[in-house]
Amino acid sequence: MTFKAVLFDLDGVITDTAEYHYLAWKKLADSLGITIDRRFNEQLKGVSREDSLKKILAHGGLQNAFTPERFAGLLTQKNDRYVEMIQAITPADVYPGILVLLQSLKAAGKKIALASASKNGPFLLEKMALTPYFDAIADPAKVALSKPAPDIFLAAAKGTGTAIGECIGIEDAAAGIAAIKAAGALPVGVGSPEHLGSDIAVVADTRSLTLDYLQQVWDSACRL
Ligand code: B16
Ligand code: MG
Repeated sequence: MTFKAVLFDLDGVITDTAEYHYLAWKKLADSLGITIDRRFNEQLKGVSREDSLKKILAHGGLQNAFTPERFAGLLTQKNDRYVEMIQAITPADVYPGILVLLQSLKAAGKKIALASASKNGPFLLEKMALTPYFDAIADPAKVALSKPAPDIFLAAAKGTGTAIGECIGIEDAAAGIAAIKAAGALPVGVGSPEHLGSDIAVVADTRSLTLDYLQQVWDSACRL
């Protein structure tokens, strides 16, 4: 048996929007007198907008400081700033190797799905001219629980009509790897084993994400 579908995270796997999320959160945190840095930001990767704000407020000791209306207003502020930044994204912003990977997956008859926590995912795929490669885009607004819960990966697999056990999931965030494992797909990490765990296949650079590489990871996992 071989894998039939690949479920892609977006921010930090397909393009570098993780940096824009960080800059937008940092500006909001600064305005509230809360200091966050890139190290703290690792905890926000793959985490939903609402949960990210909760983590930032807790970090600054302000977890109970805002009414639900004001909390919603802060989310809007962050998202408006983020959306402003991503207007400039073009196909040139797709990480190296990703377009070739999508093309070779298609040529090999594999299904492709997006399993991003971002509500801006469909807009970003359009900006990068990648929408036609995707057989399914899971809607994060429709899943009950966000990463590290498995829901978004299960929805992505379902969207392609593939059993989750026949899927590979690709992620740059610890919360996302946990979600892939909980779903029952085979995880591949982008980043460092220090952040993602030494028990899974991890590449430092998206250039290494080739069809051959994914096949090798699949084959060695099946031999275990
Ligand atoms: P939005 P991914 C995640 O996307 C980001 O990593 C995370 O930083 C962000 O808070 C989350 O999407 C929600 O994004 O505010 O645009 O709805 O990594 O799951 O593709
Ligand atoms: Mg990500």
